Amino acid sequence: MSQVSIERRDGVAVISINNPPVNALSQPVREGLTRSIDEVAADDDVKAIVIFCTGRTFIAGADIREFGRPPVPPYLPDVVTLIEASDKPVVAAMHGTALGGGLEVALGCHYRIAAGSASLGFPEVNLGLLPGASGTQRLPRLIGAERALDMMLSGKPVNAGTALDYGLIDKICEDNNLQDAAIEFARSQVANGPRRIREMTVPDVDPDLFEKTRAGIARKTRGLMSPEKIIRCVELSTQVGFDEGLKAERDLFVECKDSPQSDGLRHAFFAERAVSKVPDIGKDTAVTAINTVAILGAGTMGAGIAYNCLTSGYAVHLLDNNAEGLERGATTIRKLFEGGVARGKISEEKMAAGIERLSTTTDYGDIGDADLVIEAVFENMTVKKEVFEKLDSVCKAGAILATNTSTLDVDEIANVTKRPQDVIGLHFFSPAHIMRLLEIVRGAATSAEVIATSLALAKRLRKIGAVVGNCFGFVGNRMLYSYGRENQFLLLEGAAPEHIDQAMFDWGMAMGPNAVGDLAGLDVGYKVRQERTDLPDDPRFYRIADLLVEQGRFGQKTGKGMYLYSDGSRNPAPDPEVQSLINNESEKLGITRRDIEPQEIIERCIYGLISEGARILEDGIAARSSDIDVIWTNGYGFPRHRGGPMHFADTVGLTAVYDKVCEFRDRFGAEFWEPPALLKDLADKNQRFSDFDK
Ligand code: T1G
Repeated sequence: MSQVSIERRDGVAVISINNPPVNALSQPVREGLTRSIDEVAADDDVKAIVIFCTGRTFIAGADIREFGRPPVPPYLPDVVTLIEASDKPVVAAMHGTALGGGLEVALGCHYRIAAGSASLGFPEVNLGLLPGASGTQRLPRLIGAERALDMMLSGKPVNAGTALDYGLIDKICEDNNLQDAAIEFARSQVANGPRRIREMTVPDVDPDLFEKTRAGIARKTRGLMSPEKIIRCVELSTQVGFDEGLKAERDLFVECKDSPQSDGLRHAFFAERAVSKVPDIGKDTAVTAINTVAILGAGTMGAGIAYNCLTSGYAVHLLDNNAEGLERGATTIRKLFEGGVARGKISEEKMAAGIERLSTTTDYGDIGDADLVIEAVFENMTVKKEVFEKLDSVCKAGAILATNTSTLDVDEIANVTKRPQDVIGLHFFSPAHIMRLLEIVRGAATSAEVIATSLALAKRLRKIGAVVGNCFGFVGNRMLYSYGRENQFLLLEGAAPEHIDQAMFDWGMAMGPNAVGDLAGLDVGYKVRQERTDLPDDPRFYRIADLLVEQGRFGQKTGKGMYLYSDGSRNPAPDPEVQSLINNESEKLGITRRDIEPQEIIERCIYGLISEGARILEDGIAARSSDIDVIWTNGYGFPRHRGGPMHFADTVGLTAVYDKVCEFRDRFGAEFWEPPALLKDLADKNQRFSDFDK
């Protein structure tokens, strides 16, 4: 059945698109649109045209899956041009999310009507692209250059009310009356005829707008190529004719589409949709209803998790066995609400309702009715076991018992209860109300229902839930150990902390490993290492980090760590004291210090990640290499435009990665650099990690 059909309604032709789930502009849809426009243009009984979509949304863009393949006609810019050229008024009837190429189709139409709940936007920048079907030339002509830039550079949709204010749409109608309202509106425009945006000029352009915009986005779009190209296109829309601007837009679009950056961002888009599909957890697995969540531990993590739950509509019991700690936790939560109101993220009403749903207690007896318990106490196995024994005795049957441990053995914790099937790891990242990642750690006994319920929880908390297996550090922190190890070794071999951090920052990491250590607190990692009995017997292993902690240098929270933070500032300053400590340790360990190039720093840190990622796949701790990418781009500041460590390895080529790892093995020893069998196997077959995922 064709994905595009025509229905004639008293002189108005309704062209309907039906391509679930989001009516993407796939080749068959473009072909169907072209054929339909040609057909109704030639039909004298048709006086006006409506473009409408069935299902949950108007066109949500071009079909992103097609971008990795050679383009097939009809090309979208030509479809939009054909629509605009119609002599009969064409009305776009939009509901759901009219995005990207979908909004460009609407801009090719002569009039636009939207359901009250619709949202309209150009999210291409999130995919390393720009609106490549005339959006950069038509939008500024219709709503002005400044608003057009804002929509295209933020990638954020606007709601129907704002779209009407902007003049982006002509009318808003009831959600359940869109098609009829659009037909009536189209009929009312027959007398006026077509109104073509290409014939308009961009209104009132501030001559300094483009330079101001470039300066304003420089920090936020560091290392990204498409934002500048978006600005350039809109600038051209104010300087040259429509068709010349269109030509330039197409050239710049193709440059973006064929770039590794867009490839990485498109990979991230699909990886984040695939991660919620857990191979052995069927779509029909029962999900337990969660209304009340008990959170144990009112520290920074506990308070952040509580705030996240409260703003997602859950009732929360916050428990801490220290009354002052509890008070501090409740105050932190209130401050988070006030901050949310101040930034316009939440309303006063939502704050009041949220705080209303919060109860605090020091008594385990008060949390027996919770549907879910999230333990966020001190990262110590003995303490956690005591807590879970208590929970086992007070919580109702069927309650989910979750631990927020970031490294410890979930099975060992579960086995102190009589209900290990109800125990799971829910590893939030700090700050818990901001970081989008939730690492969901399944234990050996965790039931499918508990896993499915945790995935549903993640969605409701507006997080990306990634289900992983149980081992030390799960996926994220297990890989972080290899990354951090190389950082520590490089310090001893001759690279200054600030040089390592600059190399990783310039490569795209949100922060260098030493600045991250100071932010998270060096004492956190130290305590975890103290608990471990399986650390390598190598005197260099986290030597510097251990020494700094033993000197009370925990990082930002103590005003000094690897760096100095004078007067409570968060700006790291190199500390000569630390450098001489490092130099002394190199000498004690008989290490001759040398100049180390940024390329070596990057390769050792990133290939360390990739190798550990390959071992994680071998161990079945992650189901897909793309899951690992989701975890690192959403939890560890890995540059999204590189797609994630495993995707990055695929772009380099696994043979080249394997050869480099072998070189490091020969230079630095097999203990840390023996290539994983999976890496060798895929390299030998000239395959990619993405082939492993298939
Ligand atoms: N192309 C192909 N598949 C798409 C798609 C698209 N544009 N959008 C969604 N999907 C798939 C998605 O992979 C998932 O598949 C299913 O649809 C449901 O999506 C020329 C260059 C619309 C807000 O960037 O932001 O137009 O996992 O789980 O949470 O200028 O999807 O079920 O197999 O995300 O309700 C611009 C991308 C493209 C919008 C719905 N458009 N999509 O969110 O569902 S570039 C976008 C979204 C472009 C032109 C340019 C969201 C959504 P599966 P979902 P959702």
